Amino acid sequence: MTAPALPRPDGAATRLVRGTCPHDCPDTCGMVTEVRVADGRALRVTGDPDHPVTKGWICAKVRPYLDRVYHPDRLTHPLRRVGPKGGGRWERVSWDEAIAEIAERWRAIIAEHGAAAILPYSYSGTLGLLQLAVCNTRLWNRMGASGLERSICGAAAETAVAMTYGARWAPDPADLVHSRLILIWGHNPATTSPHAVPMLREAQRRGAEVVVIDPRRTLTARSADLHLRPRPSTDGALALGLMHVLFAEGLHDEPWLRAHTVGWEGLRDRVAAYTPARVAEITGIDAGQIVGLARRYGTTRPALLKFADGVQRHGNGGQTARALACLPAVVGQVGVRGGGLFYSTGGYVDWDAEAVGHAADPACPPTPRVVNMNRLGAALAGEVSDPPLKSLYVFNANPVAAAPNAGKIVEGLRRDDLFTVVHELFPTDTADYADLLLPATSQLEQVDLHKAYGHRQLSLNQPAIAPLGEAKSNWDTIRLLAAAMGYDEPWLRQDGEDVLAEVLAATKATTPSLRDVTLDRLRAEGTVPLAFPPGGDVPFADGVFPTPSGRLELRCDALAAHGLDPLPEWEQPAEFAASRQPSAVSPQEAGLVLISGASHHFVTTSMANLPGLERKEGTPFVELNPADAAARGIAHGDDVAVTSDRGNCTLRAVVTEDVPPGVAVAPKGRWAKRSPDGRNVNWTTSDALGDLAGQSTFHSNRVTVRPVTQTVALAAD
Ligand SMILES: Nc1nc2c(c(=O)[nH]1)N[C@H]1C(S)=C(S)[C@@H](COP(=O)(O)OP(=O)(O)OC[C@H]3O[C@@H](n4cnc5c(=O)[nH]c(N)nc54)[C@H](O)[C@@H]3O)O[C@H]1N2
Ligand SMILES: Nc1nc2c(c(=O)[nH]1)N[C@H]1C(S)=C(S)[C@@H](COP(=O)(O)OP(=O)(O)OC[C@H]3O[C@@H](n4cnc5c(=O)[nH]c(N)nc54)[C@H](O)[C@@H]3O)O[C@H]1N2
Ligand SMILES: [Mo]
Repeated sequence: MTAPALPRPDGAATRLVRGTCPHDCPDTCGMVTEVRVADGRALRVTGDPDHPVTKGWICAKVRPYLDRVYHPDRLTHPLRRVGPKGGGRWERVSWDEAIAEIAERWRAIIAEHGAAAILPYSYSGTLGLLQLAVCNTRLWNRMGASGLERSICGAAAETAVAMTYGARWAPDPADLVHSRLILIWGHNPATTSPHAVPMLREAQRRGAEVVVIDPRRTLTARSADLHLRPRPSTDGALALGLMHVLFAEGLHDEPWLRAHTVGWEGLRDRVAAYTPARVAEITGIDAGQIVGLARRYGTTRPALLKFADGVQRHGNGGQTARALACLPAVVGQVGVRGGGLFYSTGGYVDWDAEAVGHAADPACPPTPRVVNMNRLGAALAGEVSDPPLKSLYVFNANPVAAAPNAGKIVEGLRRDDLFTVVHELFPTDTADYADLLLPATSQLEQVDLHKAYGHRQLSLNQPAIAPLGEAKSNWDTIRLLAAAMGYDEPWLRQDGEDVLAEVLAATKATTPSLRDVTLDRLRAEGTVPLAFPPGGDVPFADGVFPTPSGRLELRCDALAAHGLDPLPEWEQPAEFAASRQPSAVSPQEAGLVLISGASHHFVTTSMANLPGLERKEGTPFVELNPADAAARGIAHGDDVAVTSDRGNCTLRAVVTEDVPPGVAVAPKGRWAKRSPDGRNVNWTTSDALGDLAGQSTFHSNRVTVRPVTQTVALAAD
């Protein structure tokens, strides 16, 4: 390893341990932890200089990682709630007591209602194979518990891209530098994928033009050559409008379309209606700019379209992602180095599902039903019945602060007849509603294996330090619960490394790109690149698409089964439908569209309790355009009430041209209990599902904004 141990003034001997950042970010960095040999304390976390994407540097969020690991609020032993739910008062219990109590409660629930009454809820606290994927499945499959539809993040785009191309593959990020035109669409890599930024800068130095399409002037947009600002949720129309111009002006690649796609003529006919004039009206972007961008995209080679998940968190997100996914095909840029579509590399490795979850074991009953995680509040309130939900086991997630329509979730978690267990590192907003709160290890204290969604490396995380206090990893806790429930299958008893070995071996059997990966090599090198055949490292360069037709499906008939038009189409999300827009109302009542994308210094709500990072983000804020602020009598720095049909929260107004008129921005990630009024932006967001794959619709959020003082005055009238 090339990372040198720091010379210590006290001459203390240290050792270096390679690990992997587990957080929800496309970059999945290699980390190196320096540990003092004498007492096993971690002294420093840095980026792995040998990791080809990390290149020795880690982001502002993870640089102070030891402040997280050794945070004074870390949970170090199990706790049982005393007093009312949400009160945050606890008594210490032993692990034995906690596990026995959980098993006893679950056995009683299963006897009375069946295991469907138990719901595991987890998402992205860590993205590891062991501590997430295996813990999401094995115990719950054996039990026959309710399944969770994990669609809070990118389900619509994942499905749309996979169905259009047959696989979620994307270029090596290093190939960005070969592009001549890069469209960054509804994606803010300067914040959400920082290691892509040096590649973008290098591409620009080599003459590429970078175009950012985002209503907000993001950090990424600031260094773009062109920034287009569509009205939120109109991107599908913009993409169809670009295709209109491409076909109308003969800039489409007809030979490529004929050879490699299904449905291009139908698409051409569909986009005929999306004239620049009409699209200008829908998106608010000047028709001349639409024509200009289409011409550049149709004539610049190679051209890359990079989008991420923000743009699809709308009621029409599935069709938006479909329209975006079709664009590179229209100009024949698929399979070209420096061109094509960059959405996610997540599809290169699909862990063998049976090795992960053992659902086919005869001991496992079928999963009785699946509950959409975006509907957690509604599910707890009775949308899910027969049997109703009687127990929730939350790990790797903080739904009270991160899931939509949080007020409803809190209402559900207050139910006296709901038995809630939370496994966490910290006393989060969700932890406050636990009956039993179990202490979790941090990534420095656990083993795991990580693929990435922004590059093509497979990386091991080796534990660097011993668990703090009595903290246990997710897998160690799941094993204890399985034993207490009397489940004695060997796959519920394996130690973590054996699980990784089993899943890796099973997956390698069907995944040629894992050819060079072994656990021994991962232990020695930390990270190993996926292998591609000569010339096969550019996705779809061979013109083969693993779809039902073997072609890129511009018309995707299988989408009909998902209730979607097989051709991309644009429709306004129901949240913004004309009938809901009051026509003659005061500016205070006129709605703004509230976007709540990633904050720069947190990963959703993870890190948001680190005082250093919290200080950098400042008071929870909402950005308003000067015109919208003036119309509402709001000055920069005022406290404002942000209200939707779901609920409200108080935020500090930041008046800025960074947001266009009609749009407000309040980043996700704040802990409700660390916010001025004990609520965050998710008290306003909608739990309506999008058009595809049960997608969350955080940004289809119509709100009113008014000064807090005025709200008080009105209430007093
Ligand atoms: N308003 C709004 N809200 C959003 C979004 C948005 O755009 N707008 N985006 C959504 C998106 S994209 C996502 S992915 C979700 C993410 O939502 P969540 O998956 O709930 O992610 P976090 O809020 O970061 O909470 C993860 C929790 O897991 C804990 N954790 C970390 N490691 C471990 C571990 O090893 N074991 C255990 N037991 N716990 C661990 C952390 O301490 C943290 O409290 O949020 C969504 N929320
Ligand atoms: N620092 C940091 N990094 C993160 C995260 C974080 O919380 N903080 N979260 C991680 C997670 S869970 C995820 S899923 C990824 C998300 O990664 P991204 O998708 O890059 O991040 P977001 O901020 O959710 O959304 C990107 C952009 O979409 C824009 N947007 C919203 N609605 C629309 C629209 O209708 N049209 C267009 N064109 N743009 C729109 C927003 O203004 C935002 O700038 O990032 C990951 N990385
Ligand atoms: Mo996400």
